[in-house]
Amino acid sequence: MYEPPDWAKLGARPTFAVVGLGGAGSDAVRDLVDLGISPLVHPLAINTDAKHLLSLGLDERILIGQRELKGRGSGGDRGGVLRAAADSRDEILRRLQKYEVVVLLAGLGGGTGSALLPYLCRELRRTEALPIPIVFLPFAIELQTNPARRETVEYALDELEAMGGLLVALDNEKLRRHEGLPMQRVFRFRSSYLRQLIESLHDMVNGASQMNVDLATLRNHLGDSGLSTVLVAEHHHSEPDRLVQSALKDSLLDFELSQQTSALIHLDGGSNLTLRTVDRVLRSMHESLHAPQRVILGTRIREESREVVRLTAVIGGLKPRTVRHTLDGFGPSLSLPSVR
Ligand SMILES: Nc1nc2c(ncn2[C@@H]2O[C@H](COP(=O)(O)OP(=O)(O)OP(=O)(O)O)[C@@H](O)[C@H]2O)c(=O)[nH]1
Ligand SMILES: [Mg+2]
Repeated sequence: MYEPPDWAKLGARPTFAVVGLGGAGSDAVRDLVDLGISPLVHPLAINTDAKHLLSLGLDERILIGQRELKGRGSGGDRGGVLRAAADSRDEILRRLQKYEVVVLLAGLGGGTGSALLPYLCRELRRTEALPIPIVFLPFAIELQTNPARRETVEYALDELEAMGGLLVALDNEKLRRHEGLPMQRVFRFRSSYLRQLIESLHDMVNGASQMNVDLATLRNHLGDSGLSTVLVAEHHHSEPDRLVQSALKDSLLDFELSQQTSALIHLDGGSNLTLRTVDRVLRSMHESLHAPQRVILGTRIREESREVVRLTAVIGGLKPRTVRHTLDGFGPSLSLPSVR
């Protein structure tokens, strides 16, 4: 029997949540709100530390593990956090699964964020919501001098990599390139980069366009690509090669490619975006990624973009144990991203 479509529902925009887990993750969400992240991205925080949750000034927050951890943080006790998460599982999922995409942020190395992030990713993958984990990696010195912290970071990365799908790792060690600058300014760079990354993903799957990439495209791409990550950059439309270089080199992300890469490349620019620019970006990405086996292209015109082209690339086929530069003692190799 023919059922008339519910157009309002079908045309509804995907909804995004950005969820801070533990201290560093929640601080990052508060910074995103302070920076004026799009109101289409709903902020919330989950922690075992009541004081920290109260200090954030966010409207929505969830305290877990009250009985066992007394609202005072986990002190690195992963088992305690996992028991707390299991106790609050239904309530957390009730609040999160109404969003189509759930971005989860955590600094790795402490008890709460490192345990909650893989746990919630796994639980959300059983629902309709698409989880996108974003982690901050501690400075190398914190890992070299603290084996327990290092073990915790390894645990969380192993769990996340084993799940496949998207994983974004922002490496604090890369910030050391700018260690002479005031700390506040350097961390603000990181927050601005994060904002750009989340808003780019949001806009990529939300806007109707000439060559559209939507949430279903992203899901299919991720399903076929093993472990994937996201790169973003903005640059003047007259220099497409610089745009690609900036996405690859100026990021705070660390990864290595396997032989089997794929790329979902989305460009948005002003009404003067030419086919030549799009073509140059594609060719340059193709070369830089050593001829990926599959490329999907999306483009969109935003009047407010004017002279600037924004590139969002979801790169699939990352090597396993790829996010290990800091852990393996590599120094900072990349520079800070350009920020709006
Ligand atoms: N506070 C903070 N930590 C960061 C940041 N970037 C990376 N980290 C690392 O994040 C890790 C986790 O720290 P927290 O977020 O304070 O820990 P937590 O998840 O609250 O866990 P517990 O307090 O042990 O329950 C540490 O190893 C930090 O080095 C940052 O900007 N702020
Ligand atoms: Mg904490």
